[in-house]
Amino acid sequence: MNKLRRKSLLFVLGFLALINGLYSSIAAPNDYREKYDEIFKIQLILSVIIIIMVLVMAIVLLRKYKSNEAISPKEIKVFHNNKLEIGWTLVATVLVLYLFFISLPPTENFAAANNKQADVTISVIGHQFYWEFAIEGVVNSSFTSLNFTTGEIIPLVLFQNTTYLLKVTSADVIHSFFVPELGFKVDAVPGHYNYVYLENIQKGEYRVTCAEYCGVNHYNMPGLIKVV
Ligand SMILES: [Cu+2]
Repeated sequence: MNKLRRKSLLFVLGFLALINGLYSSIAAPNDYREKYDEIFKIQLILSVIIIIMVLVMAIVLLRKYKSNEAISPKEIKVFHNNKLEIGWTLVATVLVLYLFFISLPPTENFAAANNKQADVTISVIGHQFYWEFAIEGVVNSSFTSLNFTTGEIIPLVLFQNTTYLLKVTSADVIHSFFVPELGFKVDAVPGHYNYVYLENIQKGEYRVTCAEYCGVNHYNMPGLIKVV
């Protein structure tokens, strides 16, 4: 049993070190992604701790069940335990409230994007099956994310030290403007605008994809954000 305990402990420590290494090696290119990663990391660690607790309890019980150790009548007669009931209700409530409160500031920040003043406003329009971008207030600035003759992806080029407000909508069905590496996903709904405020993105190329099933070519609705 002692050997098993030591092995389990090593396994847990190794796993946590692995998660930590994995995350510290990938730098988040912007604020949304950084906060999203932080919350994900906390949830992952909590989940791993809970999974290991449940597994250890199951193993201990199984071993006890399989062994020929006599079970005392006292152990059989436990049907209710107030301390346990209150304990796990409290712990679970505190954990859920904690996750709720750490998620609140980034969510509020994201939800209040339409109130923000940006240097440039860009309208993003979803189509079956490409994206259309246009700079507000600039005539003939509209272009599509896909060159229909060559199949080439045309990037939306942004400057690192400029702030942007994306006004996302759709021309046909519901799409979702998803940029995984930048940690945001916004529904593109016909007749309605959703907003994303962007600032301080590290230079690089970030793939855009559609995250709402919108028809046969949903899987291939490419786009690219290029920050220079
Ligand atoms: Cu789509």
